[in-house]
Amino acid sequence: MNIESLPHVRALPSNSNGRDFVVGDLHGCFDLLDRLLDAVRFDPACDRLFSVGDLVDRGPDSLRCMSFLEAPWFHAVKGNHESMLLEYFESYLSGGGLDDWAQVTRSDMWLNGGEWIASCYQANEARMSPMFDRLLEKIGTLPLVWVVGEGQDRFHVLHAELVHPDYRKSRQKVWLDADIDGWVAGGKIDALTQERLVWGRTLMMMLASPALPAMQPGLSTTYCGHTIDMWVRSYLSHVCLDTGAYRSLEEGGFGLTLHSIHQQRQLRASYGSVNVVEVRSLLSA
Ligand SMILES: [Mn+2]
Repeated sequence: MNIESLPHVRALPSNSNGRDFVVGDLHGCFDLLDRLLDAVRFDPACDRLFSVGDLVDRGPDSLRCMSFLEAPWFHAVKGNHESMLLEYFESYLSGGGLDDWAQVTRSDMWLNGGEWIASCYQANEARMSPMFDRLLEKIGTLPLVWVVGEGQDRFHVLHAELVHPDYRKSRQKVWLDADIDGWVAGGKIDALTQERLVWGRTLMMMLASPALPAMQPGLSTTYCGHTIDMWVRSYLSHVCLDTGAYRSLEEGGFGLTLHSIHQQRQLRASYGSVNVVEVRSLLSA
């Protein structure tokens, strides 16, 4: 499979038959998403669920979260945890074996919550399980950005941020819809931007401040994750939905957030409570 040939930025039309939802970083928290989808009576026949990536690692059920990739209503982008997984299995994906399993325990992927993959390793054949192989190939096909709908209805989904390489010098801190349209049409994305789309924390850590406007003129609402906070934060049209799903296994205040595009409301599920709660309405800006 030639992963490099697939486009990094892909477009989908608005959902004219059902509703759209976006979920924050899953990190293996399958049960929490299950509860949220029940709470909104998600209808797989017409509704769609977008994921900001980081389906795997750290939480209890990474493989089941990966298996959402086989559902036709599920649309994810690549997070940095998917990138680490693909990087580690690059030669395996192109037909190589896995003889040196001991090496996996020293990889970035393993050290960042990837121990779960041991349960998918078939030592007698020095291969991963067929299900893992199938889902890993799916991960290889994920884009970095989804562009959904047009005009007023348009929104984006990506893992980290659309911060512009010239953000220090220029008044324009982030890429705009017109730039992203160029990428959809096949325009090249510079290497630094590609890195930021998946790994960047400039906006949510360095630039984040109460003075930074929630919306950026010219940039449609862009749902992202990657940087945990107890609350959904909005800066320069980015809405960060990573509210620390896996951290709710041990701490209060965190959970998995599901955002409803049509209702502009958010629900949250956490391991500390059996209830799904409405967080607050947002995007008042
Ligand atoms: Mn991440």
